[in-house]
Amino acid sequence: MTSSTPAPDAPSDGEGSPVGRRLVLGMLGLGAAGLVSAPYVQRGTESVLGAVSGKDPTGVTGLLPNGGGFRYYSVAPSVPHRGPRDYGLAVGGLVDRPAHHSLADLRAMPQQRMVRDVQCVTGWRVPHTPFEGVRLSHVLELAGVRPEATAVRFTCFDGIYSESLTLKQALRDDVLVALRMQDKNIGHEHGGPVRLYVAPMYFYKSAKWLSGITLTREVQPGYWEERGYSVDGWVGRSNGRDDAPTAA
Ligand SMILES: Nc1nc2c(c(=O)[nH]1)N[C@H]1C(S)=C(S)[C@@H](COP(=O)(O)O)O[C@H]1N2
Ligand SMILES: [Mo]
Repeated sequence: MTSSTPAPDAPSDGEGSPVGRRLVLGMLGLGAAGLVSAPYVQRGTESVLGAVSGKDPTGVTGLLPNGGGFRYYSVAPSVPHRGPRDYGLAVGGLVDRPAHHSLADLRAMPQQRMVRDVQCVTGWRVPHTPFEGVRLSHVLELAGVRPEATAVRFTCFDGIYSESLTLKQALRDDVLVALRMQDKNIGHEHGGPVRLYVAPMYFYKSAKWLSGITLTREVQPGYWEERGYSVDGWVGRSNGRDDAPTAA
């Protein structure tokens, strides 16, 4: 945790699980090429997924037609479709004002657009991808985060996936409750109607089919984090961050 710490803004909230921490530090030592093929990562995730075909360990189930380089990922075999009539985002846990936002509610909130590179931890990358939605910090402000909360847990209506951020990470300007991707409403395959978008981190942080935001006392590792990935999923220089580390 000295010279190979992932990012200048990471150490102060570096409460990733011990396993995740070790894994990322190990991958940093391998450099960018090592990250793509790190056997440690592949073994860990493949043994979990078992039946996944191909080289990709994080649950790739196919290339999206017209996806512009995106791969379709879902750890759930099937995911219900939700739209304007039945979509809801519950905000709860350590907040003063628990809320349930409909799609219309979210669309009526201030929208933020940003264009960054999407980077999966397994190596594929889609440059200059516009995302648009409500800043997570805005949603959290509406809810009134209690002082004892230090982390945010995200859950999904696929019933399986989850993600986590420290509160400090969650309050960054470049973390969105995203409604649009590639200048279109987010389609079902990409986690629509609403997904999380954590621009400065690997794409596993960007939970698809977002349905719950819960403020917690401590970080609760998400789906991939329980399987060896870091809570602190900062992307390196490849995402165009000028404050990024050189190795990852
Ligand atoms: N609910 C859910 N969100 C998820 C995943 C998943 O399996 N389920 N996979 C993650 C991973 S590893 C990646 S790379 C991206 C892929 O997003 P895409 O399917 O839109 O390309 O979603 C992330 N969010
Ligand atoms: Mo991924």
